[in-house]
Amino acid sequence: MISKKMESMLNEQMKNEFFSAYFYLAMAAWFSSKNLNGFANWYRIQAQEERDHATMIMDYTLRVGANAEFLTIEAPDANFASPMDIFEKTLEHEQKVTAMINDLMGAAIDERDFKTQQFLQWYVSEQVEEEENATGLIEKLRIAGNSEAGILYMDAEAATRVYTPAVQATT
Ligand code: OFO
Repeated sequence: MISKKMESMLNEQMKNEFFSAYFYLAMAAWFSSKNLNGFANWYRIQAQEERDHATMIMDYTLRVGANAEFLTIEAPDANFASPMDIFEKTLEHEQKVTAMINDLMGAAIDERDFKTQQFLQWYVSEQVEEEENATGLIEKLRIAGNSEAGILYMDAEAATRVYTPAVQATT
């Protein structure tokens, strides 16, 4: 079992991960509408990964005898100005998610809930990668001078991303 507080925090995070999927799908749609189909692919895969992050939390709550609750997912702000705007919003969003994961881990430590700490460790590592990826997109486009040629080059590179399901040992 886990505490009611931890159950509720995990359910909140499951919703936040689904929100991330929703947000990235909105970005994928924006790229598709601009014919930047490589980035559309990249963000669609990003959304799939976020859905995995959410369902891994659902699976964990069920394994430890807690309830999986399906909370309301708010609509993302889908007004994007440019690829750079999207990359910056991606980094900003991932930094917020890192803070959420840190809050969860902090609560698990306070409660001496060792199995939840072990479960959350995967998310702690994942956030390093998520922030690194978003920073990489921003830096690369900056190096290219935020130019159209740079965007097209990066779009071709983003087209090569393939979906790999997240694998995690829970409990
Ligand atoms: Fe983007 O890592 Fe989950 O939310």
